[in-house]
Amino acid sequence: MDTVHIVLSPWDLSDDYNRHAGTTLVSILDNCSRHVAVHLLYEEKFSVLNPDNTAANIRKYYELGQKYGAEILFHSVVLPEWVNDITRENLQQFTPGALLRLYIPEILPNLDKIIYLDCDMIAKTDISIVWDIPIGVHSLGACLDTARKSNVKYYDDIHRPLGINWKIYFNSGLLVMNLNKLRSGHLLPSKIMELIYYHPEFPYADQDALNMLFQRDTLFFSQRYNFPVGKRMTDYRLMRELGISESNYEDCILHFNGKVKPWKAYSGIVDEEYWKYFSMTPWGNEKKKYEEAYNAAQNAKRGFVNNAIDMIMGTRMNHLFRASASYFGALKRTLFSETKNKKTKV
Ligand SMILES: [Mn+2]
Repeated sequence: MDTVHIVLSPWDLSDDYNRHAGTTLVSILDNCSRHVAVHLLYEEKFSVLNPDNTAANIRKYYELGQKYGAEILFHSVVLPEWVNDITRENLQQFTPGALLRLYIPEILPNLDKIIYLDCDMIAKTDISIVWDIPIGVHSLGACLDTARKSNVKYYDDIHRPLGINWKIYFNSGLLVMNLNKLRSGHLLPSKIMELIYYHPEFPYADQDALNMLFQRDTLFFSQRYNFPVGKRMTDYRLMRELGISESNYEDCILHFNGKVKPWKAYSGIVDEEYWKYFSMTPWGNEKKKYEEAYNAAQNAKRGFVNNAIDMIMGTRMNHLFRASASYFGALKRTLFSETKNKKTKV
């Protein structure tokens, strides 16, 4: 039977963030009906600095693989030094670790196709359903980004001049990659890295660059496979459209794509999905260590008023808020000509 190839990018194998990769992973493995090969991307420099923690995390990944009969494979990637430039706000916000995925066609030369997932996602569905969707001649498979509706001003200011169409702007949290096509196109990683380098103003870094190059070469899946959840992210209108309910996310792949992650603060009952799968990981076994994080998140439960506003207004409120935020951002850029001296090589 066909093996499903999954790629995650924990980036630094020595740190505590691996527990989130583990959580995403266990949600995938626990719900998948097919044999899975898991490819974990990392940068060696961190492992060398902290070999003990690295070894402990690697043991936990193998433990997970053994439990589910999945293959666990590690692939090291070296990112260029400039990605660590702290003046590049867009890279700091999303962690350079996400950039490792741009190297996938290169580091997995023997594969035709992979599914990449962010480490803030929870698969509530059998991922082999997504694997089985034929992407045909497309380079990528992805889902529309809900936030695009609220970022129109952003896009007018930065994206439109670069040819990015916000109506088909995709979220890169879940990507199916047609590796043969991507290899023959020679755009990954070099062209994308070049775009990010010359466009520090890209609000979503490589996601913007990927949209710039691949929007019209992407197969769009149902948004249930990259469904935004978490504080101010849940799109209630889309939820109704797709027949999803807060008590039933069974056929979805959830994406905690806001700034508030379930392990940072409690934002609604959907957070329980994260904690449920977290407790099934080898990291979750170390209850004592993470109990504090869980309790902190629980204690940060928002007040009644906030919850009510979110429930009643849903994303309409959120979109209004975000649209005005991006409008003021654009205004600020115009007034202070922040982008005046930037290099414009594309
Ligand atoms: Mn994400």
